[in-house]
Amino acid sequence: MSDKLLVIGSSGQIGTELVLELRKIYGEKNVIASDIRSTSKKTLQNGPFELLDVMNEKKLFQIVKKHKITQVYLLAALLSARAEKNIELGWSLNMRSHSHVLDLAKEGFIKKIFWPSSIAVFGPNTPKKNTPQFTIMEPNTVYGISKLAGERWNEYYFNKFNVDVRSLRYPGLIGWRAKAGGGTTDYAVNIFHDAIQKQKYTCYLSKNTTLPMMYMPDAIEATIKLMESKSESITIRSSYNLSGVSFNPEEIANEISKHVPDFEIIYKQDYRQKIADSWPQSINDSYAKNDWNWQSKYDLKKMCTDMIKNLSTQYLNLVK
Ligand code: AKB
Repeated sequence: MSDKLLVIGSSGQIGTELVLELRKIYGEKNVIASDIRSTSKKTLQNGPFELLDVMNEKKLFQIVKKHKITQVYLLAALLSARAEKNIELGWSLNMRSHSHVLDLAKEGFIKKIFWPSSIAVFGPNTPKKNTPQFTIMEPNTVYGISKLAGERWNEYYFNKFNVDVRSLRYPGLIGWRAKAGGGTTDYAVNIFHDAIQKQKYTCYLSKNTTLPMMYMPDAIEATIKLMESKSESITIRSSYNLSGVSFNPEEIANEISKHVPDFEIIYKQDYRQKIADSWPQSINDSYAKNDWNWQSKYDLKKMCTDMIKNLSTQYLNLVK
């Protein structure tokens, strides 16, 4: 029997791109997209879609049974900045959705889970540079606390119930197909939109705030590579460190200026600065490299060139 995949949170930043790639591999009808909002995105209209609020355990179970789902990619979450503004929803959505899906696997209804963690699991006492896989982890945001708790549940469910759950600690993700929503690293996506449309961007982080980031094609490749690896090669069941490229707002603005010569950036910090200051600047992902041959492909220059090319075409097509 071929695998049937359910992507929960398919209209979000990662989901939009992941569904496209998974459908290329598994076939359109074998990848069920699902989200709390009905989709207007063309990319998601090429295959099955289910309306799903992941807090509704009964509906989730019905969908899993109806489509004979074997793998779940659980992408629905409240990210760092939004969760700080809605603490209770951040905690309950991030935790309950995760335990619903882990329990489906424990009870034998699904075989494999992908659950994203984040660099937000680290905190102000974590070494900032080349942050190791195993280190001090004292997150001080609701999102970070929920992700760290989730990582512990992953390992627990694997050890105790043999649940095949796999996870990556995503850095800030940058892509052109979907907007970012509710994260602290969103500036690195918004800056491209504003550079192309207005040649000006007001940044809510200071110019020297260096953070770990990754271009979306790298993130999608890492996710699929991890999910397709043999179970024996996965030595970390909590969540893998994953590294792409590190930069600060000034560095990305300089790179964008090479494509948009009149581009101007101004800085006006807000509450997200404190969140960013608690996170690492760069990540050591040697376990991912050794266990399943991970290697990122995009540096800052290559990413900016590709982002601007694709985003400019997208805006041109919108006005046509
Ligand atoms: C956020 O900024 O909250 C996310 C993340 C780093 O997990 N992009």
